[in-house]
Amino acid sequence: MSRISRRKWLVGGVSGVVGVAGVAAAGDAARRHGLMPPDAGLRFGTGAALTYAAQRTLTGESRAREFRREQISAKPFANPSQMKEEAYARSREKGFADWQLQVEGMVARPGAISLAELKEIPARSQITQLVCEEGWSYIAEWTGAPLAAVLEQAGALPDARYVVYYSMEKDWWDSIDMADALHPQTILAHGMNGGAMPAEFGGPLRMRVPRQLGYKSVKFINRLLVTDRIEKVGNGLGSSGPDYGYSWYAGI
Ligand SMILES: Nc1nc2c(c(=O)[nH]1)N[C@H]1C(S)=C(S)[C@@H](COP(=O)(O)O)O[C@H]1N2
Ligand SMILES: [Mo]
Repeated sequence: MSRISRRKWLVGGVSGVVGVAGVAAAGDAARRHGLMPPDAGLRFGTGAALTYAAQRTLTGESRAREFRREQISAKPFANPSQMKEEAYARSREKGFADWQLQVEGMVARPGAISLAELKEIPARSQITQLVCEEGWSYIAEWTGAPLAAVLEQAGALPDARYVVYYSMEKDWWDSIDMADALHPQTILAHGMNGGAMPAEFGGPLRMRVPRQLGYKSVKFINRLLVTDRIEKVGNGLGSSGPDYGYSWYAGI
């Protein structure tokens, strides 16, 4: 589905299901409980707000489904990205030995973590499904450092509310709330299907957020920003997605 048609579909779907008064009341309740997604002010935001508030309230710590080894897709589907940054090509030539993850914002110990250091963090391996909003999916095993462990190492402050993550690829950034950031299945993946993370799949480092749609699993991650004020970051909407009709919250 194209970005435009998806947006029309979202707006149409929401207004078809929920009455205007009901939406307003639910919106007030969500706001009181701090469950408003950053893009709630947009046209399609009301539906996303209801989904986000309902999921956070009802499913809490639930896990994304994990699969058996024999269910791993024979051919994982790489959604080709337009990764044209020169810095990326240079790092790739060095086998990504110089790749760094900058960690900044509301952390006691800001700074850069090398890929080698990330690999020293006890890794989690999980067989999960990547689900693209365009309708395809595949199952693979991802291995990486739990984001919670990286945040703990950096000393994330207790008032932090969001983790923003940036790709080396232009215009790709996104964020998740602390419920997803600290969730055990949210990992900074450096391995896939038993090997290093291939470049097509976002190597050397990609976010994997299996409780949300594929577009939240941003590739080529080189920077984290921990914050309590998402409206001050970038376009203020929590991700680059809303500019193209993608909602910030994409829970599945
Ligand atoms: N940097 C970057 N990350 C990205 C994308 C991209 O184009 N660039 N595409 C997203 C989308 S829309 C999906 S569905 C998944 C696709 O992941 P895959 O290549 O492993 O199938 O990556 C996400 N992460
Ligand atoms: Mo996607």
